[in-house]
Amino acid sequence: MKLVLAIVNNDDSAVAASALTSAGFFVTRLSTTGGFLMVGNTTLLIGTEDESVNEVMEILHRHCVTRTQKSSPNASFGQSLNHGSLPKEVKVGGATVFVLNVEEVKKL
Ligand code: 2BA
Repeated sequence: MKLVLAIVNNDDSAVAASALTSAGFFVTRLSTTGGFLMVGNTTLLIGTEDESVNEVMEILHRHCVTRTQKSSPNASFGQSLNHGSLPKEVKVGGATVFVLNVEEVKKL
């Protein structure tokens, strides 16, 4: 069993989660924040069998778009830490995906 942890753009998260759910996957959405831009993104947790990981990747690839994102002047925490050093635009996404081995899953 694997845990797929996918960090995606907020704008893609609903459609990606919906496509995963429609394909029979169990999905949890977490509201997260990127440490570099200090803007919100979404982390999807998908627990699945080893042989289904490729299907998860394909669905994410289909629905998560690469964007050029401006560093926000409102990202006050990040900017105050890095003031003057943030690039004006960075390429973000489609999805940053980690695949972790899962020892055991229990629903109690
Ligand atoms: P952020 O940390 O806000 O990063 C947004 C984008 O800024 C990144 O896009 C990348 O293009 C750039 N970036 C991030 N850190 C950088 C650095 N130290 N130096 C130069 N450029 C940097 P993505 O790579 O597509 O990442 C999108 C989001 O995925 C990230 O948002 C972060 O929340 C997450 N992420 C990406 N790689 C990660 C990793 N290795 N570990 C944990 N989270 C990661």
